[in-house]
Amino acid sequence: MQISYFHTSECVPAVKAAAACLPDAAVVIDVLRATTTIAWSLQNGAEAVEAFASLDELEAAAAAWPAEKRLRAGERGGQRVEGYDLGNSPLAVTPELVGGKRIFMSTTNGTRSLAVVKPVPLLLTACLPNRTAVARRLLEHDCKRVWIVGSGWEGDYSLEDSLAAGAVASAALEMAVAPHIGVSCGNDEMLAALALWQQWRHDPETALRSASHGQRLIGLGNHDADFACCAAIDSLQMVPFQAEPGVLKAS
Ligand code: 3SL
Repeated sequence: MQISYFHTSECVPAVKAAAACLPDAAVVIDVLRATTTIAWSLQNGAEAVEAFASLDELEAAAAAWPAEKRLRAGERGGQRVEGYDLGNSPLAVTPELVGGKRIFMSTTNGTRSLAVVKPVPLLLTACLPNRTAVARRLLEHDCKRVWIVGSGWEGDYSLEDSLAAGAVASAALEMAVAPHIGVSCGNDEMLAALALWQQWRHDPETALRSASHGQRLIGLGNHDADFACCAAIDSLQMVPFQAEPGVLKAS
């Protein structure tokens, strides 16, 4: 299994133009906080999370869904979109609130990354809480080529997504012990992410707080519980997967 890492959606090779070159699997990461919130929403009983790059698309799809079975989650600039049921905190998606509901979600960067790899046959989302579960799933599927796609911030690199990319790849390397399974890095970005994980693996929360988006969230108010939740390595076994285009379900 060869794993490549792309820092943001903008770095991903044009998948529509190169359908024949698609990888077997893509793993989208937005540690702070979209993919952590997606994982916890599904863990807590949401029927699905449907992701949209734009709020207009979200509004149109949500309007066609029964009102009592939907929640709208919108985040821009780290804050909840006015009038929406939810922002983007993994702590807000409690079982009482999300159980049985479809969450229509759009965030600044994370849902844009999901949109660019929609055509990939196996699409998973990862965060630090489920990084080993995701790596195990990739190995179980015997994937040959995997793209990990970070979300960054408005086209720029983000420390926390690279950290988690390294965390997923490191778990895959540790589990690939049988002689017929080989895990290798497909680009320099993946090698660098592994090095980053080595640096911070014993204290990921400090990395998240030090990152520019961590600093942005701190500037917006107290996000201590969000940081702790987003940094809780291997606290979830659940792996969100794309069940139909744009729709993530629990597995
Ligand atoms: O960029 C994103 O998609 C969000 O996850 C950002 S935030 O953590 O909700 O501020």
